[in-house]
Amino acid sequence: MSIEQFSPKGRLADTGEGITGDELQLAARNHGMPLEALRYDLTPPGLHYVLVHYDIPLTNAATWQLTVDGCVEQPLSFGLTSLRAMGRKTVRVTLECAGNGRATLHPRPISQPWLTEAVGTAEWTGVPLADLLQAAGVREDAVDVVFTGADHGVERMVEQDYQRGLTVAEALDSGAIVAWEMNGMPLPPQHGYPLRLVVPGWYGMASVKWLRSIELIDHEFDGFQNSVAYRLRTEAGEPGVAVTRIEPRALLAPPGHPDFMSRHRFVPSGQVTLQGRAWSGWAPIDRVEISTDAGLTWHDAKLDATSNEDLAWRAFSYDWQATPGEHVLTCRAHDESGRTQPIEAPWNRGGFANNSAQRLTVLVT
Ligand SMILES: Nc1nc2c(c(=O)[nH]1)N[C@H]1C(S)=C(S)[C@@H](COP(=O)(O)O)O[C@H]1N2
Ligand SMILES: [Mo]
Repeated sequence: MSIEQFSPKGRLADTGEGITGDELQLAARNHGMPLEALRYDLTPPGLHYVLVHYDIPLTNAATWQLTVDGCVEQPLSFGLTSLRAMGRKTVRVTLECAGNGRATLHPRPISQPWLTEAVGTAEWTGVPLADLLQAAGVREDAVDVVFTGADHGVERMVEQDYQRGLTVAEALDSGAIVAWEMNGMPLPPQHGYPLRLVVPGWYGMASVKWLRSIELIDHEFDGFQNSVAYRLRTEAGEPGVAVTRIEPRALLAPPGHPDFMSRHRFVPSGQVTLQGRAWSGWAPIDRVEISTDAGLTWHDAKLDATSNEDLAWRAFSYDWQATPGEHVLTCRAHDESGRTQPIEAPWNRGGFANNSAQRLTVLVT
């Protein structure tokens, strides 16, 4: 072990440097959603992406305690049974890791090397966070709300519990849920059993798993995951801009069939219905464009009818007359706030929010 590995700064891959052992180790623990699972409205259990910074803690639902304290009128403490008595709501949420797309950046930030598959959509059931905060009574001096998980580790030489903060307004208005069910079943261990926060529209880092504490504080939260890790920076050491909501993205379920090793794809010629999903954490999706000639010409895809309140992904399709030869398929999403996907998103040191348009090369046979 060298202290270099535990540098307080993130590292960028050298020119031409392949995926490192550290990145492989992360990729083998934190799996993505196979893109063919874009065909499901709700991602089936086990196919939803997973991202865990430290270890998955061994937890016990029977003795689990969630505390709500700090700048509140009445500190509260719940077991699972008393928490369930506070109410029950189900929300359909598309979660995406802020690092999705990182491995395609140049230079490549060394971290979890996602391509485009760090996404999934689930129905989360639990009690609205706003109801819990109102039950405790938010005091006037409360500024931020700090969520702490039961997992513990070291990151860039800082030992910590996994913690994230939201402002009081974000905590009350984001539609966040303290959830104990995923798709109608108790949370799987890797998704936060027995309790997690789910913040609709926000990149995944805000949705703290294995949630054990909600603390209201009278100043801006400056914990590692808010003030050091999830920032858009081009230079190490600059304060950067906080990573918050999910930028729009459209992904095609890869058509045809793949080669085992390379995953190059073969598509029989004729009419092919291209299908995919698009989402944004800022506003509902109102348009998806598809190109089958590497972005030379674009066509509007057909959008499925949807009730998009919770910003879950929206299905789209496009009928393509596939002619023999190699084709580069690409697509881009637009949302009601006017945000869209760039062909190439701006680079940043952490490799966050890279929503560059997907490119999928297929050989039509
Ligand atoms: N306690 C805790 N919560 C966490 C994390 C973590 O490592 N520990 N990872 C975060 C990140 S970076 C993401 S992208 C999402 C992933 O949620 P999922 O694994 O359920 O898809 O959980 C978030 N919540
Ligand atoms: Mo993430």
